[in-house]
Amino acid sequence: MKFYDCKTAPSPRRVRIFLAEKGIEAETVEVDLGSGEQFGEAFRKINPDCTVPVLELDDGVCISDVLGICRYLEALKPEPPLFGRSPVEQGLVTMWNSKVEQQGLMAMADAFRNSVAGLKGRALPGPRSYEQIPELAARGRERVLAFLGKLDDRLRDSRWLAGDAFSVADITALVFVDFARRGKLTAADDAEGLKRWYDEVSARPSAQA
Ligand SMILES: N[C@@H](CCC(=O)N[C@@H](CS)C(=O)NCC(=O)O)C(=O)O
Repeated sequence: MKFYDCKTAPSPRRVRIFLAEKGIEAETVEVDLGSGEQFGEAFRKINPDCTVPVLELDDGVCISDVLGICRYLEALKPEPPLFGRSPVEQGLVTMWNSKVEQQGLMAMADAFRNSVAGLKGRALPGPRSYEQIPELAARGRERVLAFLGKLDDRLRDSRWLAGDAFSVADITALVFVDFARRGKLTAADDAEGLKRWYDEVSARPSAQA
């Protein structure tokens, strides 16, 4: 099993944390996104979408999507469960994970990729070039702040995002909150629910991954 990673990018960090929580070790290959290694012929054979993370299995099958990789790892090693145990837990974990991806991470990606000078013509990942749209960056920042407030509301009532147990939804949310902090977007000072959760989740050893 070979894990194609990039230490500075948020998406592969989700998998690194997941691997750490499961106690699974994988051979890691660092892909230099800054120099455009993802567009080279060798990497395109691994993932024609030119993105990381990718998990290459021993038989050559490549899973090139965070959630696909995490589901594979969960099936391979069910303990500790990170996608919920009971039917209702599984539903809530998937729901919260989707909310964080769609309302948090995607909004932050819009804010970041449509504003950073080094990403001109690279507003979306992948082999095709897309121009930046400054209005999308502004809307992304607004959506990130709104979603941080929504997370705070939820975490005032619930220890973990999907309920009583730590799950993949908490991993996705941690990566989102840290990505937003890098972009200087943080929750309001009185966001006590989010702060309590953030302190707890970032104290787990896996958060260093
Ligand atoms: N659908 C993919 C998207 C992953 C993704 O967007 N990865 C970014 C890094 S966070 C990437 O590889 N970007 C390459 C680029 O910007 O050229 C997933 O969720 O795994």
